[in-house]
Amino acid sequence: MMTALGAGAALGLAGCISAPEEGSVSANDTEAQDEELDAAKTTDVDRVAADPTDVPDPINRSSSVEHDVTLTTQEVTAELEPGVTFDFMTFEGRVPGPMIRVRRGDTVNLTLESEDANSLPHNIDFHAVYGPGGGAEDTTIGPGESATISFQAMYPGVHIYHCAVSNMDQHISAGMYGAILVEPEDGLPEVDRELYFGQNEIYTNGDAGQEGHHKFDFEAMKKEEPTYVTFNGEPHAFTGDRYGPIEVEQDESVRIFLSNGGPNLASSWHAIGNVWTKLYRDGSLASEPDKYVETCPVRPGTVAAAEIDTPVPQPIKIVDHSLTRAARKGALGVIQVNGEERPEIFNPNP
Ligand SMILES: [Cu+2]
Repeated sequence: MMTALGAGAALGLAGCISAPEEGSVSANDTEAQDEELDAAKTTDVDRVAADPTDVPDPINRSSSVEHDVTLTTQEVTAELEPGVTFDFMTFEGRVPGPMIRVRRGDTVNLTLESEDANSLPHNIDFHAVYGPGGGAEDTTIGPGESATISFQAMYPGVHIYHCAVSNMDQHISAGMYGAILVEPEDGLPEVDRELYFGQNEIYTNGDAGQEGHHKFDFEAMKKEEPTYVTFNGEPHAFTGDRYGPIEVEQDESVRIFLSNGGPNLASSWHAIGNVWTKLYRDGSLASEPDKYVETCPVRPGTVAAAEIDTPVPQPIKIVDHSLTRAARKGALGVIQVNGEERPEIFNPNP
């Protein structure tokens, strides 16, 4: 059995808090709020936003293996931001769910479990699977149940997985999606660092930043008018306002995966002050990447992979360039490049 998952659900906050970022925009606003909310609930977990550095190691082998992978569905109450609670639905208590990393031709024995404390049915649909519902039909389980399927990863690429019960749009919006990376036989080009984010929009009966318990709002979802658009399930999670930027070193090559759960909005994925040096559109790792792309559509149900270079120290702001989502709804995160100034490349005071 090979480990196809990353380090897992143990997410620490230590060391990643930083001072509020200058010029950052808060999701809070002072507009009149039209609905009274219930008081904020007691939380089950401190944080649902997955650590973007939790990516399984690259694969370095030339033969196929079997992987035993277990994912547990967990319904948890957590804060969207301080004082704002929400009932999330997750794989492994985190958003997005863990990345599963295999090589083309590998077999995955996938067990889906549902915690006793859950209240709803769940299942899992892998876009990397030939089979009914991508596995969903045979993994539909109630609280306290489990189901196992086996599949061969026949085609390379980075693909989404998500819950696909009849209220699938609600379940994905509440956090039930992730990514499975099927490396080509020859692997991926080596990079210094890999990061993994998920984007989803959250529809609630409150306004962004309104304190209290936000209930899921089906009417808002039908109108596709989300309260929040997030990376990793929490607005502005990777900024000085929350868990701090993701730190990288100058001249590192960084590969970033973005799984867009949606359920409805296409992301206009952009790195402010940078460019996608290589872009694997729609996660097509068998194709040659595009070069130097500024903004890339990442549609719901897609995982994109892109690489950036980091020649100068800077905060790189990763955004959905539908910018109201970045400025007011949460779709902004920071990758902080640490290093020496290079005035020949960028000089703020020539
Ligand atoms: Cu579900």
